This record gives sequence, structure tokens and C-alpha cells, in this order.
Amino acid sequence: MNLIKKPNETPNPSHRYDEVLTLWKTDALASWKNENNALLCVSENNIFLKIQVFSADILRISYAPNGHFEKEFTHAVPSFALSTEFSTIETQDSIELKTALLKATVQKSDLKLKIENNQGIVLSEDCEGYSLSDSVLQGVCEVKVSKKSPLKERYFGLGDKACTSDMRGLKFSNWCEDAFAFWSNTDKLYRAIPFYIAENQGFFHGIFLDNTHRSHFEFGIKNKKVHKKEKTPKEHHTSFGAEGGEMCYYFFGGATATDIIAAYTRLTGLPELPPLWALGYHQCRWSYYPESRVQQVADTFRKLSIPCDAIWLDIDYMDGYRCFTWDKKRFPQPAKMVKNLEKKGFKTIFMIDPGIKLENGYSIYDQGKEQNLFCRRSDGSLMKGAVWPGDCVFPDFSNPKARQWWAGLYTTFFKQETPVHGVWNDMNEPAVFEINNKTFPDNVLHDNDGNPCDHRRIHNVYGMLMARATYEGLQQAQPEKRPFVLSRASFSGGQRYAAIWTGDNIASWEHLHFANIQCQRLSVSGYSFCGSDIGGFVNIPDGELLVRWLQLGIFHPLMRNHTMGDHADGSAAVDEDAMIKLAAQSKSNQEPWSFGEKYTTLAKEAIELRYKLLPYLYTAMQGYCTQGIPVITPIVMAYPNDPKAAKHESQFLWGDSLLVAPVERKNATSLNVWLPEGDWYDYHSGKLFKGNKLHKIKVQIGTIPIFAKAGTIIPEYPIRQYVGEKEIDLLTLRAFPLDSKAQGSLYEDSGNGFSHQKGNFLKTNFSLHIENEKWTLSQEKQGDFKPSYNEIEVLVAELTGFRLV
Ligand code: MIG
Repeated sequence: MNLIKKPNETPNPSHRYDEVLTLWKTDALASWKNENNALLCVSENNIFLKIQVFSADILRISYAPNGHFEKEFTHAVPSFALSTEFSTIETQDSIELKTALLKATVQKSDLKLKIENNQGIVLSEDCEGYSLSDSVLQGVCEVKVSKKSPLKERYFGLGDKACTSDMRGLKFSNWCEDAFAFWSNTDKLYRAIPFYIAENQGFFHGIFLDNTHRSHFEFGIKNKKVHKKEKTPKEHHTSFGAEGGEMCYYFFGGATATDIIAAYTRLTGLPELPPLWALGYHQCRWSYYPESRVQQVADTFRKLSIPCDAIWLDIDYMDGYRCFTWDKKRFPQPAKMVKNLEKKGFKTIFMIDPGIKLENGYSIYDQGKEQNLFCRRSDGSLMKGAVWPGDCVFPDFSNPKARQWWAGLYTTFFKQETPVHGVWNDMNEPAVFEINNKTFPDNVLHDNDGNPCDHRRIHNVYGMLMARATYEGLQQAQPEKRPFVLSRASFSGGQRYAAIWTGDNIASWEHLHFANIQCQRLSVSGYSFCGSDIGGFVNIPDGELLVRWLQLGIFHPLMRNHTMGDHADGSAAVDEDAMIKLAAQSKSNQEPWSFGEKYTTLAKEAIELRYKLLPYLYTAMQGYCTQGIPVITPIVMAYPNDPKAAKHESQFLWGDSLLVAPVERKNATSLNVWLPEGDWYDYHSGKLFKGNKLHKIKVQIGTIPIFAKAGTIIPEYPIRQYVGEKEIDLLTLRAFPLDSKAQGSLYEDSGNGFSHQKGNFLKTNFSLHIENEKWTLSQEKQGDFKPSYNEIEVLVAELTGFRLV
């Protein structure tokens, strides 16, 4: 039998129980003070509540029984700069902390917290509030906060879950997991991003639980206890917690969803701008090999004039799945191949996994072992697990020395073997074959940047720290270039190092929709640089599905076609029969030309549209990388007071001016598009549509429904086969006027390197207006970058279509 005791209660010490649990909950306030730039409240049972202010819109809230706060060390928040701009006062019933934008009220009777905006609107209020349970055998079992959930409150974000956009009524956990062929209700996916945005009748707030342990979130769940005892009112709660560590969360306030998302992204770190080529189209396969096949794929793109910027090499380029080696039979002259591809305008990206083959004489293994950089168990032995090469060991990426070593491996490899243009980190949840829990056991130990801990605390950041080491490796190896890294696993803040993709999806219409929802969700979770395996990873799409997926992929900052089904068998650790069967099912090719002429043309058109829109996307990415503004916003978040928007969760805003309504149905001949308030134009024809209205539009397989907000200008470049193929000689501005005016902006720079940080960029604000039948374009410029074009073409949408002015 378990004994559950209250804090500070000493049960008879001579009795024995299976387990002794303590449940901590705050009771009445005993004292409070301002200390070290924080409001500190202490309950009578000695639980400390600390509220710190980061900025007027960001509060950090943490709790510690007996005042034993953890060191303020976090992988998620890169700089811990507190603001002093707040005031505190005591009232009869409460202690209040006020910033210019937020007011936090701590109730004296039970330390429960209420947060309001500066107009007195309650944004969030504790329900049960804080609790901590710990036990003699396990230590901290759970830290948790439960908040009231007003019935109309909706919940967004939380990373990559494939479920409906609004998470109300759902429960989730965050624990990075290799989720091959996941589904909409798969709970644990590849990433752990414990951040959500709540919206109640147009008022937003955000919560980020800065705790790397396995975490649990539930949104708008009926509060049973309250419900049974008192018949009214019907209360629901939303709660978040973790299976260890400290309760520490950030609260974000702001007027719009974008404000909240941008504040969260700035707090957890803005990424550097990606190289422009990385926003082009990418072609991937598990795997392209041997070399002749890679060249053939590349040549086919050029022969068919289908734009493409990058070709990816999956694990089969390696010698027996050993990282930092080439299989010289399949790739006899890798350096020459990479150069050749480069000449044709292709960047080469290759995969590096965390599992290092356990093999004496394999230099990476030898080095890591000698320098003691691999993960160990609590008995001191190496953590061994099966992955592609058979038995593997794994660098402890939470050890700065291991990260440094790993980063250095890129320089060495690029010098001795082949430089490549980007790196793909896979399997970094970390994924381990053969065992049901798919990852390390809890007892694996980690350095955690000098704050030693076991795997429970590092698991969710392992992938992000690997991506960090890779990113730093590319910085060192190619300091003049912007690093490009793709990572599968990640945590909040991981956006600083790598793009992510949604993992092993399936070639199905449902998954086309999941890809849409997941990328919307990732974008509002601070992760705009994301994409899905276009066409589906498992199974074979038909031409129509591939084309529709490419048409969606245009709007995902990472636009990469990827599929399994052509890999060398013989991995030592995989159930080979099952793998071969799956591979056979996915065997057919998925390049844009694989489904006959009709679909090839359609695929080409979709990819070409991406290249035309590159300047618009790059401008949106610049807004993301400098201010945290998401590239994609679900319309329900952009128009929270629009009662119909929520019903159209496939639709999203792309940048600030375009609304996209992807076609996600087979044989679709029509599509219901909900246009929110305002006027909208069909992007392609220039036809005007009234907002606040449902439109049934006709679609064909080639239709890519995009609507431009009235009053905007969208920049376009000519189609190129790859970024840098030729100089841009013409900038096209498509203008969609509102009251005879339109505005837009464009960010340009050299597309790679760092001179933009020293002013070598060009930000142009365009405005167009009509007077006496004459259109005038004015430009306001900032920065000293000189674009190569001298000519600007302006197309103005009018009732009759576009007019060149
Ligand atoms: O266990 O490297 O998600 O994109 O092609 C499969 C082979 C390992 C999983 C990745 C997928 C990649 C594959 N990898």
C-alpha cells in the first residue's frame, strides 16, 4: 500500500509502505517580497512562487517547495535577460505584479494566479493551480499547473501533432519518438515543443513549459471533481506538467496570435536566414545510389526543365552505415560527383545519424571512446543500442566537449573527403531499434552542459543538441556560408539550428491533410522552416496525389520530395523481411516525372510557381528570422472573431498577404473557400472576390487556389532552374488594389553568406496608387544591396484581369 502524505507531515517513521508519496499544493500566503528582480511569494506550507519579468509581454513563473529553485539553466532560452520594468503592490486579498502590458495577481488565500491584460481582460486563471508529487522511490513524479478553461477557449500550437488545428478536448504527451507511419491520433511524434497558444473570444495568451522531461498537456477537459460536487458551474481545465524537474513556465500576452508567436520565437531564439537555395525545390530518396543514379536524377531535372536546387543522399552513401565515410563502390569519387552536381546547379546534402558503429578501428568510434564522449549508463558501461550499422554507441550531445568534437568532424571530413552543402540529422530522438520503448533507457547519464542528469531530462533535447553540434560544425567548416541543417527531432529553441520535416508519413490523401495541419502547427510553434515528405514516405502516391502535394509544398519553406523504397538491404539491426516488404510496396519512383506526361507538366508548373514566388517567401522568412513572425498562420488564428474560419482549417495565410486554400481531395472539381473579412483577389486571374463569404470555386487538377488580400503587392522573380542559374533581369509586382492603392515589401540580399548583417541587403517598400487614371509606383529603400534587375514590371489586378502599367 502506498502512503500519501501531506508536505511537512511526518508519518510514523517506524511503519513501512511500498511507496511514500507526497503531494504539494500551495496553501495561504505566508510572506512575499521583491528579490533579485522577481516577485517571490511563499505559502504557509513553504512553497515558493517566483514571478520574473522578461519584457512587458513575457513573464516567467516558477515554483519550488522549500525554495530550492533549480539553476536558471535551459537549452531553450539562449539569453536570460530580465527586465526591471515592473511594479508590485499588496492589496487586501492579493499581491499584484504589473508590467506595461500584463498584470499578475497572486491570491493570498491559496497562491493561485490570475493574469490580465492592461485593459483588465482576464487572459488566464489557475484552476487547481500548482501541484508537485514526489515519492521516496522516484523523486519528483510530476509537476503540474492546471488552469481554468473557459468554454470558448481554443488551443493551438504544441509542435507537430497531426490532429485537428484546435486541440480543445484533447490530451498529449511530448516525448520525441521515431513515429514511422504515424496517424492523426499518434500522441508522441518526433518533436517535443511544449508551447501552446490559447485564444478566448479574440484574446490570446501563450504558455511555454520550459521543462525538458516527458511532458503532458490537456486542453479544455471537463473538471470532474468540481463537476460532481457542485452541479454548476460547468468547469473545464487545461493543464500542463512534466514527469520531473521544476515547474517553470513562460506566459506570453499580446493582442494577436502573431504577437504571441513572435514573442515565444524571440525568447527561444531566432534562426539565421537560410541560404536562398535552401528555399528552392529539393529532391530526396531513401536512397539515391550509386553515383550514376544521382547524376541521372540531376540530369533529368535539367532535361525536363523542372527547377531543383538540391539532391539528398540518404544512408546508403555510407560505408556500412558508418557516419563520415563513403561507400566507395557506390560512390568511387564523391568529391568529383559533388563538384559535377554543383556545376549543374545542385547542392548536395547528406545524412549523418547519431548512432556510431561500435567497431574498433573505425576512427570515429575510436576517437569518441578515447575522449570519453559517448553516453554511458549509471554503472559506467557504454550505452549500446542497435541502429543501422548494428551495435552502436551514441555521442552525448549534451556534453559541450562532445558537441565540439562532433562539429570538428565536419571540417575534417570536408577537407579529407568531400565538402557538402548541407547536413541531414535523422534518428536523433534518439531512435534505437529492437526495443519497444524505441529509445535509451532512463538510466543513461548525460553531462547536460555540466549539470549532470539522466536520460529523462535530456531525451527531449538530444536531437536538438545534435543539430546544434552539426550547425556549429558547418559554421566552422564553411564560415562564409549560412549553414543548412535538417533535423528530425527537436525541442523548443531548436529552430536556431535546423529546419525540420514531419517525418515518415504515408502517401495518402489523409496524410496530405496532416502535412498541411502539421506545418501550420509547427509554424505557429516557432518553427516556420518546416516541410513534409512531399508525395509521402511510405507507400506510393498516384500522379494526382503527388501533384496536389507539390501544390501544397509550394507554401512550406522546406519543399522536399522524399520517399522510401530503394535502399540497400542488409542493415544488421532491422527486421529485414518486413523492411524488404515495405520497400517493395514503395518501390516505384516519386520524382516529378514518374507518373506520365500529364502529371509531369503539372508538377513542373507547381515547382515553377514556387520559384516565381521565391522573393515573397524569402521576405516572409526574413520577417521570421528577424522578428519571429510565422510564415504560415491558420486563418482561424489570424481571424479569431470570424465564426466560420475554424471550419476551414486547411486554409492558411502565407506571409501577410496571401491566403492559400489547398485542394486535399481526389478528383476534386470544386472547392469551398471561406474568405475572411475584406476583399480578396484570385492570385492567378486577378478576379475580385468578396470576403466574409463562402465561395464555391471550380478547380481542376492544375488549380492552385491562392487569394491575395486587397491592398497588397506580391513580388515575383522569373523562373530559374535553380537559385543563381542566371541573374534576375526583371522584378514583377502583382498589385491587388484596395481603393486604388496597394502596398508590399520585398527583402533581398546576396542569398548566402553574412554580408547582409553589415547592411548589404535591400528592403523595399512599394506603394502604388492611381490618380487621374495613372498608376504611380513609389519605392522606399533601406540597405545597400544592388539587385541585378533594372526593370520592374507592374501588373495591376482589375475587373478584366491584369493590366501591365
Ligand atoms: O529508419 O535513413 O525519417 O526520412 O529516409 C529509417 C532512412 C531511417 C528515417 C527518416 C527517413 C529516412 C530513413 N530514416
